[in-house]
Amino acid sequence: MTEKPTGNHSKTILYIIGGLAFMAALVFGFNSIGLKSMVETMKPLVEFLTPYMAFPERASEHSLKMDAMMVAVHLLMLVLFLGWSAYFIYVLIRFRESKHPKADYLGAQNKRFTTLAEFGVIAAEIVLIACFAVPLWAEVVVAEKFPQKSDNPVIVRVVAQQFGWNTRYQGKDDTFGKQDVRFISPENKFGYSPTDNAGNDDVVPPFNSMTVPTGRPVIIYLSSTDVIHSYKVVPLRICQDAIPGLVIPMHFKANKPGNYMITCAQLCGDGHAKMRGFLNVVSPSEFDKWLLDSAPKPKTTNAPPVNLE
Ligand SMILES: [Cu+2]
Repeated sequence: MTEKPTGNHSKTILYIIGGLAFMAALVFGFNSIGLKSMVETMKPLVEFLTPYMAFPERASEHSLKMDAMMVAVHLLMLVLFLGWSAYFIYVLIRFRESKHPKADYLGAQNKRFTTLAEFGVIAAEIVLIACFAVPLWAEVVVAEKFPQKSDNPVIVRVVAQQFGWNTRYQGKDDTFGKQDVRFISPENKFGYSPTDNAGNDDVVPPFNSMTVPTGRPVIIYLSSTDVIHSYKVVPLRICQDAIPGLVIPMHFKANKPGNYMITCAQLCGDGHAKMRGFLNVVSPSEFDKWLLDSAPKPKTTNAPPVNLE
């Protein structure tokens, strides 16, 4: 009767448990530091690498976090590239034909180094996903992280069409007019009810233009009238698909005034390349003035007075 090699099994199980505990401790450690302070620590490095990595300018609060993650991912890739390249060159020299004319069919027996290296890479990748990517993603999409009413957000409705962007702001009453799909027409892309007075003071900027203030959160409710488009402003590091039949919210806080291009990031038809708008980021006081100046003027009639006699 042969004995079962139980010793090896329990050793493997111990390694797995040890590995998992190590990863959990690593993730817990990094998460307790927090995304914000990790990004703050990396800030000088990100700024130093910005020209070398050709990062576009940063114009929103979360853009530094995204660039910090890009730097972290690229640093890991650099370490992997240098490490594996060095190992490759070492193997080429160490096992060259002149010293080893006959191939060894068993190959390397000691795999401790490569196994350790593999687990190191896995640990680094888990930290990147669990401590950078997921918390950053959560900040953007989780409902609790959306700006609340007390944060005084600017609310904008954006409807994409082939090929451009329609935008609409709440007027003085802080309420949009009622919408219904039955009212959608080439002149009424948002489908606003002509009989609902709440929409009378809504601000409708010219086609393909949008204005937001710095320092105040902006919530965009994004939709499309025809095909799938994607609202993308590179300096703000925002990109969201606009899907017909769905209204998708997104939020950001701009922190640098400027005129930034809104591009469509989904191939949406033959005019896709020309589908661009402009997002004007201005100071809060300039924004208030712009909103006031853009408000619809009370309707005046040019009809001649009716003679009632
Ligand atoms: Cu498009």
